[in-house]
Amino acid sequence: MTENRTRPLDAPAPWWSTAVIYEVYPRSFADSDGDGVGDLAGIRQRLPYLESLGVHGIWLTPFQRSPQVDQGYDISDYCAVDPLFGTLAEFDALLADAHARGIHVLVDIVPNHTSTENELFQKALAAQPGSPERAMFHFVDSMDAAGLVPPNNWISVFGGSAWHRAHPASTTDLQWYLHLFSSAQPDWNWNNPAVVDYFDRVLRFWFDRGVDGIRIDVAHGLFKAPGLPDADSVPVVIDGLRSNPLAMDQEPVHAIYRRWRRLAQSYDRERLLVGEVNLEPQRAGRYTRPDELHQTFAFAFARLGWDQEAWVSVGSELERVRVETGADPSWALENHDLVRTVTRFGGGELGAARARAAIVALLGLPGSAYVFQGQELGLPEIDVPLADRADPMWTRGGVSRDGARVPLPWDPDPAGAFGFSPVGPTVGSGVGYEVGSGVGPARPWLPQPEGWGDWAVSKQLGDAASTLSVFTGAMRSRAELVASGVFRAGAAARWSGTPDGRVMCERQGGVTVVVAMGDAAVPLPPGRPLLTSAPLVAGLLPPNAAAWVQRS
Ligand code: TEU
Repeated sequence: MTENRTRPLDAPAPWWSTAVIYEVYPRSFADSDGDGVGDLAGIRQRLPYLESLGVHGIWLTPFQRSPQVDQGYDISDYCAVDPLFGTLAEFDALLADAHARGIHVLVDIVPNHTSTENELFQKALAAQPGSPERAMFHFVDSMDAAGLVPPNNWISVFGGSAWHRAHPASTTDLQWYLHLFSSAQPDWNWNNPAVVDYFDRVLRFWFDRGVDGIRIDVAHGLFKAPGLPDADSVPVVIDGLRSNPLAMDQEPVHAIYRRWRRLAQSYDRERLLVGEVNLEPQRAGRYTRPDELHQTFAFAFARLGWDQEAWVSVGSELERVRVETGADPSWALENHDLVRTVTRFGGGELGAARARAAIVALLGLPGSAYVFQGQELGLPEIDVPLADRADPMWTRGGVSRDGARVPLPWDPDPAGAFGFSPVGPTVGSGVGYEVGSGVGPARPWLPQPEGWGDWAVSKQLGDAASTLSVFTGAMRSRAELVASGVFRAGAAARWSGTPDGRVMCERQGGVTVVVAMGDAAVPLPPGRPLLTSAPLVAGLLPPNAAAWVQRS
């Protein structure tokens, strides 16, 4: 029986309904041991910073055991911490300290695929075709007797065929396994009840430890069209799983999320389920029906450029979906896969002003918001030198996501990788120097560009006009408006555009978010300006700025 336990009307809204959640990419956040790679202890040391931002939760991208082919999105043991990032005890300490500061913690669960190093996959490789071990994954015979033609024409999201021969040299075992991402990431066979049970145990493991929720990777994946038929056409440009409707958004996936919702509700504090559902709003909305996921990232919004018409049309569509599903949008503009907004919106000073406006707008919209580490600093996308690129999407498909993943600058001083790593001799495991060599920290796993210190946290703290100051100001105002009930869950939004280039979102409760996307300064709607991303000029909002106005 499907439970449909919606919230009674008088129940308090759950913590996440108006929350701002900060995505921590552990490799690049803070390196406590000087090996050039961020770690859990580094995050723990920087909790005061996260608290000072006023965020209600952090989402940690994968730190579980992994050979790191896809920077952790190839998990080989879902219930262990990779030594690169620390230990389970360090995770527990981070969780306890975060909770003590009122910060919730979400972990990333990757259920579409695992790592070839997962012991179950290793057992499957060693087992015979047709065995129960192989039935945990998609092992399928070659189309030809020589083992040269894969089972279908599907292309991997990272480029190249989505199939890899189990034993390329074998003349008797002609099976291939399916991998929608790199060949190091075999897809699970979700038609197999043993896979369903396996993930129940994974979820319980983290929920029992006290984590407050999970972010579900490729949540619209998991199931494939029955029989794995050929795709009608092979796309030239790969757009995530959207490029292959047969590999995503299959009906049975919803039963899994109903099951996970019941599991999340079985805890005294209900745990948050947020899905990475990279689909059009109407299809994505089906994942936040009342008995499924609590949230999905508003991907249609996350992918926007600086485009008035597109903002109004996507905002209006997300509002229609909110009315249909009853689930508030979860706004995002950046994550570890997307080009940083500063660069996407034009680069340089112009892009920086627009990115500041965009984050102010984002924090004013009704719903929850997700920000990616460094977005609060206005970091631009970095053109990482070819030799240093680490993304498997680069080697397989010629697209590099490394530019959004460069280790954070904490201090203007380049020593210790701008405060990312400790200064002086370290005991780290050292990717760049000998362990304990005393020469200082290893160089960061991705190089930081010259001048990176200009964006440093400690430098921006002292500058009232910095992106960080604008961000924290908006966070404070948001907290006050939430506390006074002006910003509340379930608020309606009315989006419109004006000929002078304004995007307006009038939220129920009396506040309007205005973004000036045209070339000229624009008047604000009648009322009291609560906040702007740039100073008003003669009472007008300058181009490439945003404001919140309390309507009169
Ligand atoms: O991303 C899902 C996904 O489809 C991405 O490949 C996306 O299409 C691409 O980055 C272009 O923007 C998730 C993770 O966020 C990503 O980091 C992983 O590489 C991927 O899953 C595989 O686990």
